[in-house]
Amino acid sequence: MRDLHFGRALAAGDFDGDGRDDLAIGSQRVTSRWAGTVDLLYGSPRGIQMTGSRHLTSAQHGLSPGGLDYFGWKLAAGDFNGDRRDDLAVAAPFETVGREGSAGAVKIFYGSRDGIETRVTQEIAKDSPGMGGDGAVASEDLGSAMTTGDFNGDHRDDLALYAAKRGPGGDIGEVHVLYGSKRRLRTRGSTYLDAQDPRVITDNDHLEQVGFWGLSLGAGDLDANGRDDLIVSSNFTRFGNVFFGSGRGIRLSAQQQILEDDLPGDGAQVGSEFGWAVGAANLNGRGPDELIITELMTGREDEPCTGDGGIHILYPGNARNLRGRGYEFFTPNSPGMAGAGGPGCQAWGWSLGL
Ligand SMILES: [Ca+2]
Ligand SMILES: [Ca+2]
Ligand SMILES: [Ca+2]
Ligand SMILES: [Ca+2]
Repeated sequence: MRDLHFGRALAAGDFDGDGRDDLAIGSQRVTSRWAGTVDLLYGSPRGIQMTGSRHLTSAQHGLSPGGLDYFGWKLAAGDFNGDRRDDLAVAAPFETVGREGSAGAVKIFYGSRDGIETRVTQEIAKDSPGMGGDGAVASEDLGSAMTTGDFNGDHRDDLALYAAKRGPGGDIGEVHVLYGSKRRLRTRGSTYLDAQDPRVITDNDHLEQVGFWGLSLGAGDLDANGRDDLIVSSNFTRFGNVFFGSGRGIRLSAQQQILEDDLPGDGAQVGSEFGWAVGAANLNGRGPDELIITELMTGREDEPCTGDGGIHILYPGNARNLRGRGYEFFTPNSPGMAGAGGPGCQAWGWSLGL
């Protein structure tokens, strides 16, 4: 199987609700026009097992027949209908929608007592009712980034989806937030975040730098109000946004922007790829989650590529001060780090598992 990019994407969730996490593995077959597959392996008392595994293919379980859809390019797990079984979002960002090539679509598979259900599924595209933006548009690659979180605190997970939003100068970026409900994810009532909306990026100096905004997505409760907050960035922007969750979900009015230049970090930087990966985790086991932002390279202006990547960790005080309880910056060469002193330019921080 030399043509198979096995394990390109991963998601863990308890799809059959037996209290043990199960694993979804997304792969692409290079020689079959990147038609994808998703393998489902279920947890057992002895760990992950092959017995009862499922193999979802683009042809059988995708959105339309034929290849070049990148089915399974990204995966996200969450309990969208609140039945205590995790559900699986499978992105096919190169899917043709109507006549729009690579408009992208996401297929939702729901968990059941027997694991992921394939008979009743849900398809989400930009022409679904209630989705913001301009409908399905070619080359927008909906779903090329996804994250899940409970942004409105109703104990059902919600799904944030990136689409490229084509502009005159290239891909600008937009994010759709779909909320869970008793039955399924709802496209009606979704929140639309558009990088070109002046309320989204209020710092005028950064308006020119909104390329691929939303290609990095993360979620966590950064103000400890019981609702997840949405972290949006990209490696082209040198800034990120945090949108705080509320009883009404994600609102444009409750947000903070994080500028790379405002963080102590490592000072002057060259091509730092700030925001390559973002996420949140409760690292100290108390209070709000910590905000984690990686950059791939950190180097001095006169010596590009002296660095190896770095991780910014912000300890939020409250919604107004994301660094209220502290700030740390690590590189692979930070004192005490195992493996310090390795070669430069190693793109440390390429991905985060949270
Ligand atoms: Ca399970
Ligand atoms: Ca569920
Ligand atoms: Ca929710
Ligand atoms: Ca929150």
